[in-house]
This record gives sequence, C-alpha cells and structure tokens, in this order.
Amino acid sequence: MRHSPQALNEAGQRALLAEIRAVIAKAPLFVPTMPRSGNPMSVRMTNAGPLGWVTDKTHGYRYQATHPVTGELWPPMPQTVLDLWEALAGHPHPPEACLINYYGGAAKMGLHQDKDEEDFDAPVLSVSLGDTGIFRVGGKTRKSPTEKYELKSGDVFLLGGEDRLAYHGIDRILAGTSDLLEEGGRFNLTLRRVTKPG
Ligand code: MD3
Ligand code: FE
Repeated sequence: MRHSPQALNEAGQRALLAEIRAVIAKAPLFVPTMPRSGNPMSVRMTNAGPLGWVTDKTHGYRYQATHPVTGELWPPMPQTVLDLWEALAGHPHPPEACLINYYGGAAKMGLHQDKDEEDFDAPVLSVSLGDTGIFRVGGKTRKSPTEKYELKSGDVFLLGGEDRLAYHGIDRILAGTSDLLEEGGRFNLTLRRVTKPG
C-alpha cells in the first residue's frame, strides 16, 4: 500500500475534474443496487475505459462494456489517470476500468474486498477529488484490525501485492473540507485491470 499525498496539484485536480464532468455528460452517474436485496448504495457511479464495474439486484457485481442505463459503451479513460497509472502503478499493462464513485454528504461505503477481477496481480490505483474521505483499511479477513487514513483532494493510493485483497471502505465524508466541487462531496476514481493479460 502506498499513499501519495497531493500527487495531483490544484491545476491537475481541476483538469481531472473537467475530464470527469465530460465523462458524466456522456455516461451519467447511476444508482448502483445490491445483489439480491436490491437496496441502493449511497454512492453514485459511472465508469470510463473499455470495462466498467456495475451492480444490480438481478445480475449482481460484474464488469461490462456498456452503461447499464444508456446501453452505450463507456467513454475513454481520462488522460490524467492514464498518466498517473504510468507514473505510479509500476505495472506493465494499462488499466481496463476506471470506476468513478461520487459521494454526496451522507454517502459511505461499507468494508469490502475488491475481488470481481480475474487478475489480482495488478495493483488498484485510487485518486480522490473534493471533500476529504475517511478511509479504513484492514487485512485479508473482515476481522483483521483496521487503520484509518484521510483521503484528501489530489491524493493517490496504490494497493498492490498483499494489500490488493485487503478489506477497505469509506466511513464518511468531511463536508466543507474542499472548494474543488461546487456541489460539495467527493469523487473517487479507481483504476483496475480486470482480465489476465495476454
Ligand atoms: C484497498 N472505493 O470502489 S478507494 C471501490 O474511496 C472502493 O471510493 C473507495 O473501495 C472510494 O471499490 C476506496 C481506495 C481503495 C481502492 C481499492 C482497494 C482501496 C483499496 C483495493 C484493495 C485494498
Ligand atoms: Fe473497493
């Protein structure tokens, strides 16, 4: 696990935000729902790149090439995040999925593992924009002790090796900690490989 505070300066954050707004204009944020229960998550989502992570009551967690509401292919990945992957991921293959999570004031994400990918050899790279998120990360079991970090606007987190399958979640968002988003709240982008290369 590597935390790179302020990997994006203010200009870089504004540039990435403009790229995210352009993605959302073509691929609107949707309401993900939990497998079986159909309960909505509090986070709103969209994706960029060849594959996107989606979930709904009937088909559950999965990656697919198209937006679940519009049926269109996901827009291309923002260049800013491809550059961050190149600089920080230390991985020879490009990311296939860029999940964009939007947290309004009360949104959170419970402890979970990211294990819907075929390839756990590649790291996951996370970029935060907007209000600070309280991030919790533990170990490979739900019972492992957890540590808390503040994820601030411009911070990048790289999760690879042993930590790739660590339980993690977002406890809450600290409203009013950033002026980057006019509407307040937080964007988080996660870059992942999904398929095994080759
Ligand atoms: C630790 N997102 O989308 S990013 C997710 O801030 C997710 O939106 C959170 O967890 C967010 O799945 C956390 C940081 C992160 C991403 C992937 C990880 C931490 C991770 C994978 C393994 C361990
Ligand atoms: Fe996750």
